[in-house]
Amino acid sequence: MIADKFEITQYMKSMKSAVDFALVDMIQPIREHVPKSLYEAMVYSLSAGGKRLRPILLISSFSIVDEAWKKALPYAVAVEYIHTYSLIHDDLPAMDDDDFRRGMPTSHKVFGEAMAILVGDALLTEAFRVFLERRDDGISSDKKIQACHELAKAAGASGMVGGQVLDIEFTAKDADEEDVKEIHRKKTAALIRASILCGGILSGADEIQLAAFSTFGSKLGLAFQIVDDILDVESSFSEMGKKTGKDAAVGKATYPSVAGFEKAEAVAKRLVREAKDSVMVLGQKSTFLGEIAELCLSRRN
Ligand code: GRG
Repeated sequence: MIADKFEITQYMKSMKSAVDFALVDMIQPIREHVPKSLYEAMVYSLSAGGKRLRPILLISSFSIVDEAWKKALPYAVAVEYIHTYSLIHDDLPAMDDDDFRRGMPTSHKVFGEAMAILVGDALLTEAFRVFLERRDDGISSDKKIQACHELAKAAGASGMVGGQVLDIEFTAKDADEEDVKEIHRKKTAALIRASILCGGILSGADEIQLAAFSTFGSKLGLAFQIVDDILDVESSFSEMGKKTGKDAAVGKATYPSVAGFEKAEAVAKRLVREAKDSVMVLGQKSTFLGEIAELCLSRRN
């Protein structure tokens, strides 16, 4: 799949299609046991689009060590289930209270608040069902447990959920640059880092490769959220598919709000450069990881 003459846009497109299909395909086996209303609401959010960055990163790091990238798909799906749950819960009235996501009405707007909470709960739990399902893919149980442990840490109280708590708490009090970095590392970077790391672990990467994936993921994850902060000010509803300008309106602690725009842009650029440097140790095959990092920097949504 990852050919010598590599075309990054084409690669992202084809990986996104593979992930889009697998996301729904992997809840099919439980369909007959799930209430119809819940199933429909799960499919609604899973089919709503999105860049599929985290699953593509997982597949990409996996492919560096093992070219049989399709083996990585179920694990990539699990990561996107967790990401989708986080977006559904993030949009709830008790959280960011958003009406639109990816250009479509949010889950609670379509199915009601109780169902949106339950869809999120279901996706978070299904992620671990899919991740740990027995399958004959030649990946050892040890590697699966190790990767799953990284994913759980990144999604849980010391990762994404903890970051969301800090994010809420710092909306009501002053934050400095270090506070914002800590929020961003937990809320966003942890899951991005875990996605890349899981791909590496599952593929059988060695210690040097895993260290490179970990650094790349942490730096890219932080840069990704800084860019997100910038886009909330600079981008529009039609580009983002959701309401923009909300961070400033509610007094959220963001990188531009504590450090200014110029510095925010410079820091994001520096982080992407450092992320790219950190995977050079992986050789030629890592070039496309660098290209994905560049896409994250220049993205408009
Ligand atoms: C437990 C009630 C409860 C809520 C938790 C964990 C959580 C809600 C929210 C996490 C915060 C969060 C949504 C972080 C993600 C930040 C972010 C940049 C999201 C957008 O990711 P993209 O740009 O989105 O990859 P697409 O739409 O492309 O998938």
